[in-house]
Amino acid sequence: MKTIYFITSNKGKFSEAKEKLAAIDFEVVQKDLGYPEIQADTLEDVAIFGVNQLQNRVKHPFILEDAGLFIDVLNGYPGVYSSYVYHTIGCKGILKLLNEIEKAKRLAVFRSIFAYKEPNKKPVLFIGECHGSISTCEMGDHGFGFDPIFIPDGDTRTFAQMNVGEKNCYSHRGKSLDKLIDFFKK
Ligand code: ITT
Repeated sequence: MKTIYFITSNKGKFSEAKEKLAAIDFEVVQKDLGYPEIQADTLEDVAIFGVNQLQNRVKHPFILEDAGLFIDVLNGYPGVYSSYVYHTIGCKGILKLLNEIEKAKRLAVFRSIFAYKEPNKKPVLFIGECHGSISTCEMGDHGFGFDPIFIPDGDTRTFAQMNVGEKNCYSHRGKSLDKLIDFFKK
């Protein structure tokens, strides 16, 4: 069994990665090292900045992830500000912003960028997206962050009404991790 570090403060992300990578016999170890995140225009830039901050501190293969929720009628907000927005206005604040918006126009996409870094090698990025819509109220108590208000295309439940395995089948993170798994298999 191979061991890989996942540098994250987020237990939900960690559980989802652990579930996916167990399938290829990888053990994922969470390391909450508290690296700085820049305010950049893209998730890719945030992820690369994170790798640069950590590469001299972590002498073991590691992954880190930057993710965000992009809402169509809000021109992609909260996007790269998702973490800050979640911790300030939260799901309730997003529902308020969309109060007047009819169901068909509540489209959104979750994006995930994983960076994989081995000592003395360049980082490799893996991107995943999940299209869906914002519900009209919070539903479910699994998961984390905006899970109670996001319904992926192809289902009627929010992510928070799914278990980890079900969410991984649809989610942005499940898809970026699939690409990471393909990379490890090669
Ligand atoms: P890290 O330590 O890994 O950075 P974080 O929670 O700060 O953990 P991000 O910087 O990637 O993670 O912030 C993205 C925010 O977007 C996160 O705090 C959630 O509020 C939200 N988010 C990202 N992925 C999500 C998911 O799968 N379900 C619900 N909300 C999600």
